[in-house]
Amino acid sequence: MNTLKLAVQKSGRLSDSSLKLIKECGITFPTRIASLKAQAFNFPVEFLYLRDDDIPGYVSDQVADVGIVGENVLLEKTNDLEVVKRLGFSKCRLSIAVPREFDYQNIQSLEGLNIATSYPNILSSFLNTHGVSADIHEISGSVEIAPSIGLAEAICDIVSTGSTLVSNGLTEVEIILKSEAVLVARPDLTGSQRKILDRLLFRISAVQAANSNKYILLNAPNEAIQKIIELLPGMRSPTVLPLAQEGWSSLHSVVNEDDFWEVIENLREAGAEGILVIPIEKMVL
Ligand code: PRT
Ligand code: ZN
Repeated sequence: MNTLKLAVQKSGRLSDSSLKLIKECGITFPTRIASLKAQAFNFPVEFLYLRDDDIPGYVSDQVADVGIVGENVLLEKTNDLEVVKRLGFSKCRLSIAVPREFDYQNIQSLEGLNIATSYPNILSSFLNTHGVSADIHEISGSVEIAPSIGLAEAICDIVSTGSTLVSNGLTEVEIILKSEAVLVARPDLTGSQRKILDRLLFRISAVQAANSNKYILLNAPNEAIQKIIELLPGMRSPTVLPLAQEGWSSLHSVVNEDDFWEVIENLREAGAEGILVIPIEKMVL
């Protein structure tokens, strides 16, 4: 069939960012998520709105072809899917935490403890790797309260800011994995599904590149141009245009968000003036 079925979280921490990314890829779809499915208006994708825990299984079972899910859920549920793109949102970590008063020395301190978690598979392989045996108590939610109600002596759960741990009197002692949203695919997609996926990946790459770069324009005296060109990595090399004022030029380039402030400081030192920084809508490399 010439449609790619894309599973996204129906409502939760992944949904808004997933749908925002799809929109930035120029794909339009019905805005009200009233049903389980929706067909995009202008791209051969059908959305399936699901609970995040069900996404890896539905993709494996061919109910969906690709899906957007947190790596934490992916690793807990299955390992037969291909991560085709890291998406950079819904970042968090899966950690082990113990009550503040617990005298934690190292991972061996977990030996023989009762640990509550919604991630029994990841936790058990982590403990095995470190030669620790502990009792894993699987619970589906509110894991952080388990120690205070006497259900467990430690927990293994998702941490983002850490404030939930603090408010439950817990301390993070081991980080098992760092997670972000990923686009996953079945390895056995048909040729036409692969083609649609490649088109989608091309658009996602353009959106990601645009979001992590800024367009920069500046003026500089001609004698400073060479120095400034060396400071501007750019996509190929900067555009240099003469200004109406003799002896001056305008330079245009692209700067990565990560080294943005450092580059600006260096440019000013090298003689750049009137620096303008503009967001990029899409960037095709
Ligand atoms: O209903 P459905 O099953 O679809 O959703 P859900 O309730 O199971 O998941 P949801 O929407 O809460 O999270 C979806 C995904 O977002 C997770 O699988 C993670 O990949 C990612 N994510 C990012 C998080 C968090 N940040 C997060 N902070 N998932 C959960 N939390 C919870 C965590 O469980 C803990 O209770 O937030 C609390 C900790 O937050 P801090 O900021 O206090 O540390
Ligand atoms: Zn869930």
